[in-house]
Amino acid sequence: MDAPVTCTLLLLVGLVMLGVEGREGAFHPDSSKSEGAQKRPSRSSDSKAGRCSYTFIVPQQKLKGVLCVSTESARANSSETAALRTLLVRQQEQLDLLHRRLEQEGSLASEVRVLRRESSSMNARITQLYAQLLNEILHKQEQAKEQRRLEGLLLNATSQLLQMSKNYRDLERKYEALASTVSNQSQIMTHLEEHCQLCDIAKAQQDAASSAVNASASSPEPKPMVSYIQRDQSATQNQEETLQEVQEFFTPSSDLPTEAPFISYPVTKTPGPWQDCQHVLDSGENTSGIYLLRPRQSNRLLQAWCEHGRALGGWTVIQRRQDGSVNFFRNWEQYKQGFGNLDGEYWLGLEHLYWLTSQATYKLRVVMEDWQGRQVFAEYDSFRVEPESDWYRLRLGNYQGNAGDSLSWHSNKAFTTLDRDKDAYSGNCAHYQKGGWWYHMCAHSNLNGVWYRGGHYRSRYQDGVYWAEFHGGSYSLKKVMMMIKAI
Ligand SMILES: [Ca+2]
Repeated sequence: MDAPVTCTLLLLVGLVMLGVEGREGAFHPDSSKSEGAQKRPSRSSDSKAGRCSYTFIVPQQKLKGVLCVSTESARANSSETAALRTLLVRQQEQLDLLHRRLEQEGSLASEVRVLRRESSSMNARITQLYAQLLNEILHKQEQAKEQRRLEGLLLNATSQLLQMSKNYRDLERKYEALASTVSNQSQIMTHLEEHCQLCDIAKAQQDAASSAVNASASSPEPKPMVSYIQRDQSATQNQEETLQEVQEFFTPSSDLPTEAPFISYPVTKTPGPWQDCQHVLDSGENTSGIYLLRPRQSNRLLQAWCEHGRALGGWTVIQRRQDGSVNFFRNWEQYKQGFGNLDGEYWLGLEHLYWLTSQATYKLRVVMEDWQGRQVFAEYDSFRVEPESDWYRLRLGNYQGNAGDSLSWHSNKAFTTLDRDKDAYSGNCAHYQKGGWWYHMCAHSNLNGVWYRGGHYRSRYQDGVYWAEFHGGSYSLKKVMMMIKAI
């Protein structure tokens, strides 16, 4: 055969190799190339050897007529090809399946890795949460412990508060008891003070009566030097008796105690009556003593001590202190009418002063003596007392003397007693200074105070017989006399 036929045969062999994929094993080209294309190798010999048989279709060169092919052998090759194709498809399917499984397994592996990562992160998170939970539990335990401690403190504070409240209530009860006691004591003290005052008044009344008896017997005896305090103590011995006397003393229907002794006094000199002691002196009576007077334009008869032994005489004594025998802590009515003993301590009376000083121009002379016997005086060139409607207001002239001026401060001031407060002080000066006076707020002088023995005295108040310019306010003078004379 020629060269083109050989090339075609090689091509066919290549095609078969590709389609069968060597499944049939290696083929062995028949060495009998010399045989014609229409000839086939004997199959009988191949089948006997168990080998695959091959059919070579070699187109004839310059074949132009009908091609005749053996149908039996072609049918057999197509069936094998179909089988091979089926096998190939199945294997392809298996391969695809394997690919899919492989892909699935890969995705599963990635999912597993993701899950593992998530799991590890979840574990870390759980560990963190667990740690937080433990921390919270510990914190809660500490809080509970602190809360229990605070509850304990609160209970202690509550118990202490209850105890303090109980103590406070006890203190309140004690305070109320003390306040009640103090109130009762104050009431008792007030009652005792009033009682003492009444006793003094009764004692003074008794003194006045005894003085009247002594005067009628014309045998005046010097009274014992008894201090105000001492008389208070002695007066408490006959309290019921003196109280009864005091009640009678204060009843309006009873006779005025200051009027009766004055009127019952026998006139020691000529009968009179005179307008004042200057009138007595002018009438030739130059002996000091008790005289009956009747101011002009007045129907009032009064008795007074006329002092003719001092400063040229003619002086009408309106006040005298010398031994503390008379209580000067008196009410308005008594200061108005006068009280005391004409030959001892007495107060002439504001109403008498008004009538006397209304009939002429009078001057005032105050004579004082201390406990060393030193005598001084203060004189005012005019002295007048307004009527009761003006509270016996004091009108005073110019001062002269050697005692010092302790009365001008009281000029133009109303008179104040323990029961009629006309002073400028918020309280009653007569209460504090134990006597009626022309108080301002309160006084530079008070000759109607308590007669203390010995000069300097100790008292809660400035209540002695004092003249501030002469020994000061805490010195109670031994002898004092106020007297007036017409100019
Ligand atoms: Ca007052």
